[in-house]
Amino acid sequence: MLPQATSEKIVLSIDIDYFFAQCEEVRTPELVGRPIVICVYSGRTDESGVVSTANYIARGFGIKSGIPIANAKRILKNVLQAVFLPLDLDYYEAVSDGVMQILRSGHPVVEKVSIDEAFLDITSECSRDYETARGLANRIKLEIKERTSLTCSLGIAPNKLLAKMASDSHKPDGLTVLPPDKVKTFLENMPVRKLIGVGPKIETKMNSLGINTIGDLASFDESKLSSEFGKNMGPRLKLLAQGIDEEPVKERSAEQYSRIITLKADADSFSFREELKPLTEDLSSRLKDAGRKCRTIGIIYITSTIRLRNRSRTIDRPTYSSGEILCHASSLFEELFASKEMVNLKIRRVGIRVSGLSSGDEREPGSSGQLSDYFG
Ligand code: DCP
Ligand code: CA
Ligand code: CA
Repeated sequence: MLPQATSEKIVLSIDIDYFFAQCEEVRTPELVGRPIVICVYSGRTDESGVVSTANYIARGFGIKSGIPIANAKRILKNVLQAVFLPLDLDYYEAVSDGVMQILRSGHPVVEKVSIDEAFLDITSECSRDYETARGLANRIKLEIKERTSLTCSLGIAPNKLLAKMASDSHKPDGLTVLPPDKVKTFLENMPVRKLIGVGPKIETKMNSLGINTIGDLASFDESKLSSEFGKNMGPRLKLLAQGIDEEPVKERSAEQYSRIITLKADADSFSFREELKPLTEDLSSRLKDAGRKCRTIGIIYITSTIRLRNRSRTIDRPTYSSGEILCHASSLFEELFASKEMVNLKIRRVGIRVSGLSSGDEREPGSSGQLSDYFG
């Protein structure tokens, strides 16, 4: 048997569906089934700003990212069920962090590319076999659904470019497997705009040159492309159109770790210290596994009026001790309940976030990792 070329790899792309809007559905399940529009208010007037994203029900009415909020309101003015919510980036980041953690804990090479998107190099995990890869992708989908309630769309292909295009091709809740022998057919008749890297300006120029599909671009004269798009960009676009992309999946370490839980009962005082313990233990073991320590400890809390807020403090000596993290988180919660902020409010969900992570390997030889148990 001939040895496999080492460049033959299998990449998985994962993109969470209608991310910000889906986060709102998870936080407030009563919203499911209604059109949801997430707004970035600019603050000038009540309606100035743009739409960040919308769920698929709202998209059915023509709502999409980037349109003015005023237009979205006009389109949905007779749809009584429609909801317009302001952006809550802290919350979406915490949700994103949870998903990335699920991916990182089970797979060796994970590259987070944006808040709702990652690549995994699954070559060795699936022994270069696309059916094994499909099974793996289904398990990832299921695990994310079970642990976060989110749906996402996945693509599996021989490189990042094709994996991303595959995951984009079936949304929401899609899974598209694109083995090497299916690549040509997949790309051939696709509008050139769908090629990653081709924006509206390039599209217009390509159309004027008679390039309408990715197939047209793949067979277009290279020197003509160079003179039209530059001697780097021209040939690169042609390679992409042929489905060629050698970019490796670059493992990137997390900048923070967080965990959020729903309390057994809404709380108007700091009565849930015990419930925080498993969180701090989990964060501590993630830090230890990565050989890192944190300098900043933060608490995240979602009130019964469903706004996410947070507080944090920076400590002098970086730590990975669960006891120390719990101690600081507890005192942040105590301060919170003693403040005016919590008058007439209850907390429904709470979380802990550690950040300011040291980059190097800080495992102490011979150390059990647990600095002390004094903090409980
Ligand atoms: N986003 C934004 N403004 C844009 C595009 C995106 O604020 N013009 C934000 C909101 C999205 C998130 O980034 O939820 C992720 O962007 P995606 O392009 O992945 O879009 P969605 O996840 O919303 O939808 P899809 O189901 O198409 O992936
Ligand atoms: Ca998405
Ligand atoms: Ca995305």
